[in-house]
Amino acid sequence: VRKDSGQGIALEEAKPKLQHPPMYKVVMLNDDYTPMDFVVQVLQRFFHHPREKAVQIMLQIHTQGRGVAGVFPAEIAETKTAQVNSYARQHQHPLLTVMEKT
Ligand code: TYC
Repeated sequence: VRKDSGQGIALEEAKPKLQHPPMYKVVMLNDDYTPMDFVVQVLQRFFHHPREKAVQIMLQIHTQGRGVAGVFPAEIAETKTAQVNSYARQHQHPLLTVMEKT
């Protein structure tokens, strides 16, 4: 049987290789100055968490030093990270978000 392996027609059977994109955590870091309510609003606005979940994540960051806002493919994680850091700077808050390979 001639089968398309995804890299051209192979003469032998090939196992289908489904590629999962590498995923990245968008990690939010604690600081002493960003207001709690601003962090909650960021988690709702940029990560679409319901308010209760956003409060839970914010408190995790506040007590543990860091927390995961979400997990996304590289390009989306980069966009979210840049958007959140830019938004925080526009509002003159030091809130910092970084991405980290899962
Ligand atoms: N620690 C901040 C405060 O006490 C609140 C805060 C939470 C800041 C989470 C940043 O990612 C953060 N106002």
